[in-house]
Amino acid sequence: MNLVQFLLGLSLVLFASLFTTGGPWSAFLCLRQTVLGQRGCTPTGAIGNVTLHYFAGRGRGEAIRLLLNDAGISYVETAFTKDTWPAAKETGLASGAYAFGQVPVLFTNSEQPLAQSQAIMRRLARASNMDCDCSDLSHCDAVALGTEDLKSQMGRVVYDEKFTNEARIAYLSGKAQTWFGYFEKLHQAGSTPNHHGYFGTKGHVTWVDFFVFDTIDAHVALGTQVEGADKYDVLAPFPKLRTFYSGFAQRPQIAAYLSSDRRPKFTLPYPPK
Ligand SMILES: N[C@@H](CCC(=O)N[C@@H](CS)C(=O)NCC(=O)O)C(=O)O
Repeated sequence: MNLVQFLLGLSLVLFASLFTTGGPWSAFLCLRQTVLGQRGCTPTGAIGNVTLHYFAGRGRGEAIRLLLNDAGISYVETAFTKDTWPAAKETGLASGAYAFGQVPVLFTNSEQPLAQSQAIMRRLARASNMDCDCSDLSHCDAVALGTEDLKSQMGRVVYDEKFTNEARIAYLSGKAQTWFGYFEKLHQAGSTPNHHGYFGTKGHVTWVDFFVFDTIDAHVALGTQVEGADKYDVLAPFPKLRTFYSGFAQRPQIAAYLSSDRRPKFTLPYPPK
């Protein structure tokens, strides 16, 4: 083996070992974060001409609206009702825009219409510096899917016309409290007083924080609808969640959105019995 072959072999080994240990990638991410201030795993360019196809209520559209507002991305909405939805669904399915015949679906100037709320949130986060860091991707997915699980349990209570006021209290003081306990533990330590987040990546707000905020907010709103309790305080045993919730609500764009008339009202499909 001559010197050239030796040096070539050595560089190949070094190159391969840097890649398998994540060396150059980590170094690149670190550089990008330090020099360009870009966080997240795979940031993409800005998006524009956003239309959110969803119903007129909060539901699965609300975390998306919160992120859009926070990121300063302007958007319009379809605000479907039970009367306008059937025709829209037919059109969306026929054109291929509604991959699963459901909404939310996000229309932008740059890509095919995008279905699935979690995919939409990740897409928006990549365009607005709110994606999770590479090391946290799986954790972020798990937390976001956890919020989906909790909201579906809440959905079963809210959308069951047979559920009584007592059943709602039982849910809020039972299963919801158990799950809030899980989220209380998932809140990342080391936050500063005006942190506003960190269910995804420590030290910076990510799309996951919007899902957690929206999930807490939906339960707080349900608490206000329980008869006989002016305000059922679902956050009482959870100091970290309460701090997160109130801090996040004070992010300037979020605060402006929460108090605006653009925000759909929280409504119960069936009045409490
Ligand atoms: N996994 C989907 C679920 C979407 C979904 O269930 N959408 C409901 C509204 S929240 C819908 O479009 N319902 C009307 C229909 O299925 O015709 C997501 O997270 O986006």
